[in-house]
Amino acid sequence: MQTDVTTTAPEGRWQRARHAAYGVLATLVGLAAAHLVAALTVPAASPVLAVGSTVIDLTPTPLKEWAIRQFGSSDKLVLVGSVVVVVLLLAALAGVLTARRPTAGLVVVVALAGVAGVLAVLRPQAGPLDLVPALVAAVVGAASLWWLHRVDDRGSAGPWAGSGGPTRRGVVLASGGLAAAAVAMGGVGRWVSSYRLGGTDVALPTPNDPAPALPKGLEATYSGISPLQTPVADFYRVDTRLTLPTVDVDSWTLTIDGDVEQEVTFTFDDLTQMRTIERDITLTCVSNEVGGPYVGSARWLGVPLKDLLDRAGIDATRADQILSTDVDGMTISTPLDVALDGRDAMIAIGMNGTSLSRTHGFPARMVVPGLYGFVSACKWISRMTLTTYDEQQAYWTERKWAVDAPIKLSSRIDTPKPLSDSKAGTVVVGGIAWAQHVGIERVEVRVDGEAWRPATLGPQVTDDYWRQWYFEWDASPGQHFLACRAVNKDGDVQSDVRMTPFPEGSSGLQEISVNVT
Ligand SMILES: Nc1nc2c(c(=O)[nH]1)N[C@H]1C(S)=C(S)[C@@H](COP(=O)(O)O)O[C@H]1N2
Ligand SMILES: [Mo]
Repeated sequence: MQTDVTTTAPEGRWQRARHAAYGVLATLVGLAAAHLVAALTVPAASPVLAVGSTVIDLTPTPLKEWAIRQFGSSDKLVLVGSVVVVVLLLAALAGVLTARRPTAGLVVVVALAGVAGVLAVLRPQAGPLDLVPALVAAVVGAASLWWLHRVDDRGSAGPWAGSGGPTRRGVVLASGGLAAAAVAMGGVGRWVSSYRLGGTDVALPTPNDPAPALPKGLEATYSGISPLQTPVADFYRVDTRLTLPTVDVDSWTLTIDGDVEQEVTFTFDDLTQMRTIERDITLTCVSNEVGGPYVGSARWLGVPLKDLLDRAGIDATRADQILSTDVDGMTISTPLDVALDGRDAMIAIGMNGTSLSRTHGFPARMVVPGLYGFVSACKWISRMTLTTYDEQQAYWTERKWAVDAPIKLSSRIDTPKPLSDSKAGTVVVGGIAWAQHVGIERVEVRVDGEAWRPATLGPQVTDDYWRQWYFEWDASPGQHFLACRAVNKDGDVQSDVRMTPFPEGSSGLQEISVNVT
């Protein structure tokens, strides 16, 4: 029988593919082992999370903006997914290299783990223990790669030559065993993490200053309009995190330090024993595009920020900034004068009648009506440092976002949906409008570029809360354009000048196209 190139070439390719697969498999085993060790020690030190978080922090603002626009709340998944793809490509390369020059391939695997280790210890509030998961990844990954090649190469003349002949069965068993080990370690790691999370159902105090009962919202009559109060499960979530922090409410504390008369520290119990207020407040993210989803309204229970700051004494302070730090070292700045101008700024411990959910900042967060979340709403807060913008900069300030960022007057069409079909006749156009800390005076609707006509407003809750609205439109068949705009109680009209979210929030009018049949 004759062998020619057409039969040997695929054989070579098959061998390379096999070696590449060993690299990928060995890397996944190393990562799973490291993830398990991290779950047992410092979850954030897991190589996947350490590298992922660093990528998120280092992603240039325009790219992050683009990712949020393209992928919405999955932006982080996409950014981190891209990193995973790159890592696995390098892992495949390591696998191929190892077949020819064992040390070269192993060096790539150890280098990958080394990068993860360095990034893990560079995280804010990291300790030497944070290096351990990466070490585990290096040792387990390299050992797995070495073993796979040994099994594959047994008896051949390659650098991995050992005793006995090459056995396909051996390779399948070794690979299968390692894959099963990776899945098992990953699964146990997840289970350990969720077990360590514990519960969030802590007892909340009855508010000393409760909010009146909410009126009935327009959503009861006109379907498609956002409910007057956003259920916690539907409330938008924006933060830089890949995993949720594990906070034990009994050992959690909130410290006020910096330019104060005396540093004070509060336990969760201390907060529940102070005077509490309950307020209906609409939160908005600066990354919200015109017509976007990052706005939500809830009933917040908390301790007035001023009462807390008064305990520390800030009368003669030089500070112009509250620099909030969360339990993992993330920082958020808030202009001190705005926080203390009499608005209902608070450290919130409750949302819609329950304790904060883990996603929304359990056990405590800041809420300041009228400021975008990135300069006010620090979740998982653990420290407030009175300082100046000259002295210390917060996460987004370092990334050139605005320092004092009041929420812009805006409105949104919830129904009908863009590009949807409606039946000719009366079509209810409806949505929400917000002008936190000023209040909505009027909402207007424009059909096909004609004159602005007033919409009917839903019930007033507070000036810090959004206002629902609707407009009964006599729709004729064809394609139509619908736009809305809000007017606040100062008489300001929502700007029609298009601005991107960076650096101080989007502006412009939402205009949608709908089809009437
Ligand atoms: N610790 C921490 N707090 C944070 C953030 C964050 O990334 N980390 N993101 C802020 C931003 S940009 C916004 S808009 C609000 C969103 O709060 P929510 O996720 O509860 O809606 O939280 C703010 N608080
Ligand atoms: Mo935000």
